[in-house]
Amino acid sequence: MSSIDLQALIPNNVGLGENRQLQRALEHWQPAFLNWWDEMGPSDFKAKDVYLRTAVGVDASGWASYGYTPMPDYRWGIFMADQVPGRKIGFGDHMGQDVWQEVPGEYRSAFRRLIVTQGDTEPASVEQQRLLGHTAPSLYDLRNLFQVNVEEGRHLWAMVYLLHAHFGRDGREEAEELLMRHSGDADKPRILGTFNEPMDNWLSFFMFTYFTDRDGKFQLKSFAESAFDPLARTARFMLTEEAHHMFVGETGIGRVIKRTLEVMKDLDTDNVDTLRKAGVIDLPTVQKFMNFWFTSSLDLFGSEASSNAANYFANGIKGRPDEAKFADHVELESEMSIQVPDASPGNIGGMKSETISTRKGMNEITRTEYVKDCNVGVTRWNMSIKRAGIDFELNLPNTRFRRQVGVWSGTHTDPQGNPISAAEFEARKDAWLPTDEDKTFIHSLMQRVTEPGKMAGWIAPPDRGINANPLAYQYVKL
Ligand code: BYC
Repeated sequence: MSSIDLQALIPNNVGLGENRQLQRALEHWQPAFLNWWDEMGPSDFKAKDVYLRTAVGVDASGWASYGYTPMPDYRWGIFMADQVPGRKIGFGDHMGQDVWQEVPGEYRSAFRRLIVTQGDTEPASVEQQRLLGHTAPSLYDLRNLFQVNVEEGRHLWAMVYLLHAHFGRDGREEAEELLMRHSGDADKPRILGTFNEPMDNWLSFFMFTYFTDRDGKFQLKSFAESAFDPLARTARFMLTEEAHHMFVGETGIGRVIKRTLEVMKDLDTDNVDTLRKAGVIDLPTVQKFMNFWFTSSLDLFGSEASSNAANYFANGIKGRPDEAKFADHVELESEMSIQVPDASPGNIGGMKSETISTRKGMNEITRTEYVKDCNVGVTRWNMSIKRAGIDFELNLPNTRFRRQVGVWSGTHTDPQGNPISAAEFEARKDAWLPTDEDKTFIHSLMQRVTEPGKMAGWIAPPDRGINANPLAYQYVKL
């Protein structure tokens, strides 16, 4: 196992102390990061002790330690999963060759772009969630928000390390830029669409951690297959932390639904106005927020047919998640079919199948796996609705619905994916996506609850506390 230096200014298991130049460069970036955290990170909770998990190693049995830390003192470290001796490239044209410890010159710009894109999402999400602490429904949730935030900060460190260690001056400049772009900024926005969406309420936060962090899971799984071993090892360890973020999303949405079901039963109603007056989030509104964040996250996989994706696969840069489970790891001649809009004369608004090379379809293959994974939670939530004896089902919309990237962007469909006219979409969209009125209502619920163990009225308590602590634990000392 790699040795871990926890006492260093930057805790790490990458032997930073043995490379003075790299260490100095990262120690130079550190104050810029802290400055960014101060300005763009969670507002107004700087001096507060938060019960946080800190990564202290990469050993599955004990990689984290828990304790009170004010967030600016969090030990943001650089960790990689242990090297797999003799690891070979598992897909693409270099299949079977030794993995690379350095980036081959010809793939340098592709790797840099991808690492920058990944890195950009991490601080972006912290910026999006900056104000949520003020309206947390409980101390338990407040702590989870901050846990997610500091870990996204650590994921930024992970990408910045790769940029500094393997991309020279270009990498250092990109690392600076990662702190210059900001979520939603008119002049210098974040790179990917979803990360510029405003997030000013906790229902959106839970949807984001369920749907958007899950894109993170799938992109990191693709990187975990990479021929560039330091990227693969970095991604593997990041996945360990990512699991908690999706847990926050899944249980968060589950708790919202649970509370709504309780009130529906108590009042014996599914009337939206009555439920809203009773202070809970009606299920159709849950569906609308789901429609929004799921479709936005679908766009993060890129175009259905992508020559970028084909090149990444061919060159060993980015594999499919869980590449080992596929039969053919080269996909040199194979083809697949995708659905595309068909605007041929007489068929306005129709669709047709198109055959593309499997290599070009890598984004679509990953998106399809992602949708299956998203459905696991939806099935679980639907079971709880059914158990409560309520006749309502949540459904993920079709992958053609409300797309802004890929072959379906610029077209209109209903949530089932049936092509419709722009006018029909306009006329019906309020039934499918959050309206201003829905958002105003959700806002009205966002009142802060700070007494240990107490919850806001719109969300049920979680089943258990954190790290075997009781629910009424003082997770944040306000
Ligand atoms: N918004 O061939 P195309 C996470 C760009 S989340 C804006 O269709 P490609 C996290 C694309 O960049 C995981 N632009 O797609 C979650 C390209 O630009 P250029 C983040 C978009 O290249 C929660 C052009 O459109 N990680 O970790 O095959 C909290 C045509 O591209 C979008 C990654 O994304 C969009 N939605 O694949 C915290 C992994 N989609 O080249 C963290 C790294 C596409 O024309 N990124 N474009 O300038 C990638 O692997 C790829 O860039 C993508 C796109 C999968 C995103």
